[in-house]
Amino acid sequence: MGQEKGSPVGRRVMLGVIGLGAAGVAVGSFLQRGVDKVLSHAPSGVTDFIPAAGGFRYYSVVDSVRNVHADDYTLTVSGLVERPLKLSFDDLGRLPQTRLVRDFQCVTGWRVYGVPWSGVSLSKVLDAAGVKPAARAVRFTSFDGTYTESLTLDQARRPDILVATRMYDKPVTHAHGGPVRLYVAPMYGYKSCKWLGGIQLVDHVEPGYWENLGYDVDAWVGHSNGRDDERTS
Ligand SMILES: Nc1nc2c(c(=O)[nH]1)N[C@H]1C(S)=C(S)[C@@H](COP(=O)(O)O)O[C@H]1N2
Ligand SMILES: [Mo]
Repeated sequence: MGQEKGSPVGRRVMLGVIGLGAAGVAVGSFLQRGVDKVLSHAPSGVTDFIPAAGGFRYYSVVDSVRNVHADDYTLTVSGLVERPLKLSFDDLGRLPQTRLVRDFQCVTGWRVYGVPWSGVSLSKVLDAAGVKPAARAVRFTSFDGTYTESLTLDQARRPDILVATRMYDKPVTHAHGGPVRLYVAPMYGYKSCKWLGGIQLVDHVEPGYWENLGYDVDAWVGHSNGRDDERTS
């Protein structure tokens, strides 16, 4: 797993790799398919990797993200919908609320057990906008300006996917993607887009940020990214 000679590894990447300890991988090998690719989220040197209390690690693929207060927050729902929406934080609070207690698992191997999440089920947000028949998939954008994710429309209608406004029964902190993030309970953490800014109904699944770097689009925990044996045993 040695670093490839001459590969451009900046200080931030090296800090990330040091932080990853045994799971650290060389940048040069990251894009190879296989086990290495699931050991790190640090292909380009822009992922912050900060071990945090409670077992979560904070991830961001950009250097800094605008801190948005709940009062200034807008979620845009657009694309193949009958009623394009701009929802404030309070608008989300007026939709029916759902609370789920589920494990949070990153594809790199860390897992946090029994995390309470609450917010509006994504399917309720889709119903509020009215999905047009031509829509087949949902695309999510982050107000970090870079991160994207997608789900098929069928996946998006599952009851265990939330537009989450609370985590551990408190407002979602900025570091964890507040004021509003996506929470996709049945899939690896990378589906759970932080700093959620937009939801677009589209006619096909467009691979998201990590998926363009080799991770599975259908990121079912225990059934994807080639590590089922290690994860389920
Ligand atoms: N906008 C954005 N969302 C993101 C990420 C990111 O880097 N940027 N990282 C993803 C990954 S890989 C994981 S495991 C979780 C981590 O959530 P946390 O930072 O709250 O622990 O967020 C996901 N959502
Ligand atoms: Mo992750």
